[in-house]
Amino acid sequence: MTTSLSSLQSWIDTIAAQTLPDNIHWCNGSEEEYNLLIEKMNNSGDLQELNKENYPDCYLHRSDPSDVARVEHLTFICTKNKDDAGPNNNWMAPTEAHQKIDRLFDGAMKGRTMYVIPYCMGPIDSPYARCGIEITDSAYVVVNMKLMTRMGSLALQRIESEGNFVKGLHSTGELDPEKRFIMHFPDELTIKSIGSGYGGNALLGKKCHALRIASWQARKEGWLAEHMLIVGVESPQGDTHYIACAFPSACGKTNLAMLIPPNSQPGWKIWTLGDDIAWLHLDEHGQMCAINPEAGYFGVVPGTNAKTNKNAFDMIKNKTIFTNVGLTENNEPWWEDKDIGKPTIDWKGKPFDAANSPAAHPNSRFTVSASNNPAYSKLAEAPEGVPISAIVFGGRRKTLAPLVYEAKNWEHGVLVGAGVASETTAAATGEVGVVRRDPMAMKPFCGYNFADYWDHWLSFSKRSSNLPKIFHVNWFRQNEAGKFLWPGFGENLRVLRWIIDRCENRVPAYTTAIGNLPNAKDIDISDLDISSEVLEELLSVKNNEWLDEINSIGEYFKSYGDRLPDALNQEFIKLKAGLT
Ligand code: OXD
Ligand code: MN
Repeated sequence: MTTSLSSLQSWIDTIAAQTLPDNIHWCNGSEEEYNLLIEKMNNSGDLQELNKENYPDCYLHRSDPSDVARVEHLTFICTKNKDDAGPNNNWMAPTEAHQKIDRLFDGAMKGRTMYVIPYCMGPIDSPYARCGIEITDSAYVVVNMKLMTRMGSLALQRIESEGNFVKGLHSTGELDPEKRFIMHFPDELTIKSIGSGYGGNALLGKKCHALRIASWQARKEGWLAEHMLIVGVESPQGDTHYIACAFPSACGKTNLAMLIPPNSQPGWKIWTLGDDIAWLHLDEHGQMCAINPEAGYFGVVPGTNAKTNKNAFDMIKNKTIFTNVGLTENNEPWWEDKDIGKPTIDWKGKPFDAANSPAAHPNSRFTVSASNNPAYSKLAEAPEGVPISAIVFGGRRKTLAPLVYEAKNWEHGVLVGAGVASETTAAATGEVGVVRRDPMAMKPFCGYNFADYWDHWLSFSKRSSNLPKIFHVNWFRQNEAGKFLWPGFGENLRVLRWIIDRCENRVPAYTTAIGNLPNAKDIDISDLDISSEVLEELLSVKNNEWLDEINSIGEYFKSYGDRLPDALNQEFIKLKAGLT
């Protein structure tokens, strides 16, 4: 297979001349191709087939132990002006960045196959979808891209008719952390990534394209590329509201997107549109609509069980690639809190010893096609997307943030999003459990200066009077003994119901300095082991604690200098005044 698009062909020729692969394989995205690559990796030991009976078509991949998460300190945004990347990003000048990384690509594919992966982010016939080509020397990347994107011939046809595409070049290189870089050149719609095979660093359609490059394109073209799940909540009466939620990595986006209503909420249904990324557009009536650019899930495995996320637990029992989980005696995958079976081998392939290491790496992952999800919404394939009623921000906070509150208006909502902070998780290398500012859950993913990004968010209220309402949730509030106050998981539906009631103007709320909160009686806690005191605690706002928080947000905003939008600063001043 080759291409009629000369700009594509000449890029492939140039990269082949530089990286010197033994072969070039154009991926057509077929099942046969997937099966052949799986077989090849199974023979080479890159994959290990799991118990055929209980986990048919499932494989384990063990990555290099130094290559298990996103590497934010090695991820760069390469714009001509440093200020365009902003204090939220690592920056390198494009010429220097190309030089530095190109040297590492010289001859990098010798003895290897170069795969050319045409892919489409979003339904193939959606005007909102965007295409790219990833060149990689990793068959593991190809099979993951097959599960995660619309990949192959149809994407290539679209690229050839549109004539443009995002260029992604990836090589696992030597897997040497000293020779690892993930670089983005937004002006050139180009990504170059070397030295890592880990999902977020290597599956370039995901974080690199669908968030960092897309956020840049979105600003130019008037839309938003966000780190959000999209979920449809269907009431017993049959009406469905679509909600987009931005939570930092490993804070439960997949669980919320696949929530199973508890028995106490009869008649409610949940439909998954996406679990990680949303592209949001205004339609001709000013209605915000969302598509999920992805077609599969790259989810955190530990903690997944029949109670926390039964849909996910069931969907990863066939045609799934597991990365860095442990194994049981009978060759089934095992992870912490699986609640069934026992590990004998850990994620590094060594005999399991609880004193040494968990069985599964805390950031071990499953890759699976969205079509495996029993709750996958048919509208996930709709070219025009789904209408969004509410945008919800959230983070992992032991204290401070109440269970839920509503922003007073769009501008205030942008401040609520810009003020998101969360305890860090194993999804990125670095210390776990420290609170860091993570505006709109986009800290690792916004491809440009956050100040310009907030300005872009603010601009939507000039274009529509019909925008979604904005909320903030916190499922992670703890008491002094470190016990979670809210049960979370399926019970979060109770909070989504209040959010929907607010969108429909069905319930009043009480106004506090930080926003509108539920009256305790409007959060249904029937059948829950929660006292009214605990609910009061979950819904409490302590002005003195919030004053500290707002001061910390103020300090953070200072790093954006004059570029901080005035409208955001005004909201900040109003909020601070309300607290004093
Ligand atoms: C992810 C992440 O993999 O956010 O989705 O790290
Ligand atoms: Mn994510």
